[in-house]
Amino acid sequence: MHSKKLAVCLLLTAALATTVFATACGEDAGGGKTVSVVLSEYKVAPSVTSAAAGKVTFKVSNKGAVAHELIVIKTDTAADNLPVSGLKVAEDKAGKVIGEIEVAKGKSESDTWELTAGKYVFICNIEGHYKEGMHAAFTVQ
Ligand SMILES: [Cu+2]
Repeated sequence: MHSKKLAVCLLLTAALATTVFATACGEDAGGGKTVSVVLSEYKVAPSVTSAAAGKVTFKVSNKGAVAHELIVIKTDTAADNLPVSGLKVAEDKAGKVIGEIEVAKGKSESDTWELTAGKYVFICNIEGHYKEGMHAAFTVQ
């Protein structure tokens, strides 16, 4: 009888330990950071201006009345001084494009990209939007 009680106890302890361990692992596996970005006419508003290098998840909400997009470009050029061609930023000349998320009005989209240390610029490159002010600087340490 005594040994049976002990066995049940050990089993419960093991189950509890597994739960705690799994929870801790889950948090570690999440690892990266989340950056929320709000798009509107005509702003790109990130929740933070920097993040640690590694996987960064972008949660982008379009609170405007028209479609917008978030384009992440790695560049040393100032956010308001990117090369322009016509009504758009010349993305290929602006720097290295890391990723792009298109967001319909009133919607939210997300994506995760691996970012290395350096300077970045977030823009919306729908015709005319960059010139209207849809850009923000971002740093990865
Ligand atoms: Cu836009």
